[in-house]
Amino acid sequence: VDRVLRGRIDDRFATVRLGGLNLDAREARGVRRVKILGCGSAYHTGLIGAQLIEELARIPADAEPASEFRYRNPVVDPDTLYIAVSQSGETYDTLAAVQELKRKGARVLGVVNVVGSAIARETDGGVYVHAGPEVCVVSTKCFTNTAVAFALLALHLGRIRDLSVADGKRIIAGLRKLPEQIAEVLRGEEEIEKLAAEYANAKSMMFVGRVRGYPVAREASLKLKEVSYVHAEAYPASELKHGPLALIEPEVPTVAVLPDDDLLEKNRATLEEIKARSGRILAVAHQEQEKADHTIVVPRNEAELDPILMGIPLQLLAYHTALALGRDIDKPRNLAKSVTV
Ligand code: F1P
Repeated sequence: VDRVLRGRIDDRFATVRLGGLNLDAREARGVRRVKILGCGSAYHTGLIGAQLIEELARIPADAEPASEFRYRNPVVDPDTLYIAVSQSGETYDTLAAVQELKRKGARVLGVVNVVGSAIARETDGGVYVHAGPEVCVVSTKCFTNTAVAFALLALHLGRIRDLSVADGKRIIAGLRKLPEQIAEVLRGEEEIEKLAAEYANAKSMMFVGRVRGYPVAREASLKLKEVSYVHAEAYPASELKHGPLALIEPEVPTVAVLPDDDLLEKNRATLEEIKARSGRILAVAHQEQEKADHTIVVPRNEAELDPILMGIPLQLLAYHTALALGRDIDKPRNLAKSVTV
């Protein structure tokens, strides 16, 4: 469990391949929009995937919880490529969304971990992320691997559309650096353990991030809820001033995910707004944040890959918070391995 929760991507990372995609060049060129569906952590990787596809393939893309999509009689568009994401491949809401799409004649790919699972069988093709079994209930290493799979898929779509050949080399070099950088993040575990002990008694935790930081903030907040049962909320950082700032007080610390140097001024303003309300701040960034009470410093890679690296210390934060609070992290309450109803 210890190993699994560390979200480690070891040499299996190299086995994420696009061989089963079943999408030829002509079809790929015809894609006008990408819509990604999944639940929980799978939805969050979908948010990362949508950003990567917009950035690297310049195709408009978005993600939506499958559990919502399936109930709203969605308009199905033949030029949209639908992608269902699932660790277990058995999540009923995601499967139902796939079936609804297929009924309406859509082409649906899967990004799935468990080989031969229901969603893998139901989709027209896709990518196995080969993260190995998620021994515990929560998705951790699968989250990381799925984000890597989306980086490769985005590059592939971009390359077919002749957009990102130069970007491709840069991103592939970045992906190759990831295992060593992840090992570096994991070497900081002791520090994260101390931070977890310090923040474990929070009344509630806020998680904020902008653009690439936002899916990470959402996922970190979900991980904390799932294993430690600490109440947590996640917002896009710029949404704070549209209401949620009212919640900030010393007992409600904020975890700020700050990948982007080009948003430095904006990020600084967010931290100031929180400080003005006496909120404590734990930042995850590439350099020490002077306005934060603590910073977890994460190594630099290609900016597009930041969500992959920045998720990992926050998985560890959830893990150590759960331990500090005496939770049974092997069997989090009310959490099924796959939600099949
Ligand atoms: C989706 C999911 C997980 C969550 C829990 C319940 O699972 O929401 O993200 O951690 O296990 O199910 P999956 O479709 O990715 O298997």
